[in-house]
Amino acid sequence: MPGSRRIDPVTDLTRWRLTSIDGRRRWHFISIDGTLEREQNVLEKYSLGLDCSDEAKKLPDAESAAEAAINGMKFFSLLQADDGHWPNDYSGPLFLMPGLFIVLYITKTKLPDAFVKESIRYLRSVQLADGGWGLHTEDNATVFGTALNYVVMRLLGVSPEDQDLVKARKLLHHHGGAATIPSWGKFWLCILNCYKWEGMHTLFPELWLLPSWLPAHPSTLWVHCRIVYLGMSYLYGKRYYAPEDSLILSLRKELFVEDFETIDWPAQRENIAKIDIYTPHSWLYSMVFGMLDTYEPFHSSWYRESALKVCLDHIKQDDIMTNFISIGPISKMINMLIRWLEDGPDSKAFLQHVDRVYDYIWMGRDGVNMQGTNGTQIWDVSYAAMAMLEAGAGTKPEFQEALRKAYSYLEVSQMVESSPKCVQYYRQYNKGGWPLTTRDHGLIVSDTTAEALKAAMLLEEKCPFIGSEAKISRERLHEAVDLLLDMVNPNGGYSSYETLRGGEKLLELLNPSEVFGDIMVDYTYTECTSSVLQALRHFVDYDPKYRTDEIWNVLKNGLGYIKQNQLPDGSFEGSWGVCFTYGTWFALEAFACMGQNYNDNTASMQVKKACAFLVSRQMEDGGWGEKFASCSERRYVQSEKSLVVNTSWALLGLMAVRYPDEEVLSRGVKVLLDRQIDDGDWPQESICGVFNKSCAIGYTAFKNIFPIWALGRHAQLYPSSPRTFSAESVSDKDWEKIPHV
Ligand code: LAN
Repeated sequence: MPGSRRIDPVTDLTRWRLTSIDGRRRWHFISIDGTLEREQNVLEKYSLGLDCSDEAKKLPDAESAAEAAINGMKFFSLLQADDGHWPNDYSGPLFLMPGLFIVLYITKTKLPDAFVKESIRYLRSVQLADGGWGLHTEDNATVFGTALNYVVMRLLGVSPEDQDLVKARKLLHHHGGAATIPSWGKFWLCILNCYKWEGMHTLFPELWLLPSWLPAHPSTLWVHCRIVYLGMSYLYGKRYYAPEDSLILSLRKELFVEDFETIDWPAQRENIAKIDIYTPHSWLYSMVFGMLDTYEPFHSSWYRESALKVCLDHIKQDDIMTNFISIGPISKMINMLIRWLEDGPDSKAFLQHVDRVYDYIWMGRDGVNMQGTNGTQIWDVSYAAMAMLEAGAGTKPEFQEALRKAYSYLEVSQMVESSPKCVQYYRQYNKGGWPLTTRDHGLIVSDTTAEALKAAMLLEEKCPFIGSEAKISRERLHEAVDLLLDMVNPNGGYSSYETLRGGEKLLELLNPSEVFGDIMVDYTYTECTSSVLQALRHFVDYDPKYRTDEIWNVLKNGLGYIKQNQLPDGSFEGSWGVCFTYGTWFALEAFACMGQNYNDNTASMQVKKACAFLVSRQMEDGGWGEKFASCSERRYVQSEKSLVVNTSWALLGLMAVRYPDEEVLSRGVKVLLDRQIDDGDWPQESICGVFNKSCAIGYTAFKNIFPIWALGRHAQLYPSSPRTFSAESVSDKDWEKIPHV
């Protein structure tokens, strides 16, 4: 991801190597006395921002969408790892490195020096001009981002006199100092012994002892929320503080405007900087936590101990089920600290945690950062395969190897068995599904399962060169279908990891995070539902004898659910990509797979309205572009410049339903052609992913995958269309490019 400032590398970039085994990516730095066993490959050079023009050569100019797609695929195939996936940077959130480095500091776990230096470089590169850090790389400064990343810099050895830190401290103090940090920040500072637990609302571990039918029982929460708060509650219950040392004592002076010893801690529970708040505490929250905070000083220690035992058991089980990766980066580090505390620094559990830290670390163009997850392997592989197939790669020998490898990655990553303890630990069973990342991670998602299933079927159908010995058995595909049929919600829609279990409206009123929106339950999403519909609709043709009636039922209800999500302007809001272009693309694919095209008699007004929405947002140059603010403000906010990813999504949506105005499409295609780089790559533009409404996250491979896909689809629909421009959209510069007869 582009940082806000360029900082020169602080290590010898030519000594970094990446390995990837069954999707498990790991960066290594070969020290000066170590031997470089092999040359750096193009993927490594590209990821590090080094020159790779020896491998990624200038390609002949593309004169048509088909040619541009081929150039795009030639380039993109160079970035595929041997295990078949496309390793890439998945950064953006700026609240992950603090967890990593606070836990490494407390547990005295050292990262190699090169990683430390490059982490400092990364943090400097994403520091804002005013000295602060935001919640994510495209955010303004917040106390959460600034205080915690300041702490990281200090833990990594940067002096408080460093000019960047002087600036950061000034900004932090201007906003009231670290006392005003939101609750997740209060949590990390407590752990580090730079805040007091009395400064937080209770995390009430006893919740885990309550009967599971109660509305706010942990089992009803979104799995990410559940697991993060599980570990937080445990450490809260233990009132864990890192042992004081001189650095901690110094941080207590640096971070606060007031004297640490005199702070009125209970008064800090509601003291949250205004610039940080996305979801203010509701009346219900204040009422419930008012009561719980009153109970806290009188809690029964026996009851608390029993609750902590249950929590620890769930934490251990999370470690087992995810092979110590945990569900995400926050709980990963919390669990690791807890296993260090409870099992000891030499325990197998703790050492396995240490080993898995690297699964989250990426060395990118701006240095080392902690990733949003241990990758996006399945998501990228499935989309890349489908994009390439639609661009005709299946019939081109030069791309067979890439497709074969992609298929093999899908094969090794499907979950072949469920833990027998899924129910006991409130997990969705996972046999037959695909996780977002690797089989080791283990947590399946409805839409990653659906996209992987669809990609696997298409690869089988279109790539006869994939030998039968390598194939995923029919039985395993049936298991994927079974899982999807089981995951449907009563409203016909699909959630992400599990079915919707809780009362969304009520629980969201209890959102304690302040900085995120919609984190409490696993909502139903247009995107997840559309992916499942597309996969199941394809499956009915692929295998017309398997559970067909049930599938049709799900398809019908699913489309009904999606229809309800259309907004008055015709758009659909996206929850995982930026934003209305993303959501509308998914909705249109769902209509299309159900046979509702623009000009068909069966097409509903809704298809036309969705297309009209997209067309109304086409920019002067023919492209589309949405700012991240669309997600947080929940209204369409156009970017200054059109963007290749948004343009591709809009084109894919329109073409999916066969939008008839060719002119609209060719103007969009022209943007993709013009923006393509000589070697077939596209530029990395603004961030295109989101979660929980407020946090941006970058999908680096999207800038390659989606243009290839849109161009491929266009080339198929309009095979003879050369690089044409309409008179109105042609600038003077363009006229020079058009061959004049
Ligand atoms: C992701 C990334 C992928 C994403 C899609 C598959 C795109 C989506 O369609 C379903 C939800 C899912 C799997 C998803 C859920 C939330 C994640 C895991 C993330 C956005 C990546 C990072 C984020 C996670 C919650 C970050 C940790 C932060 C917390 C607030 C706990």
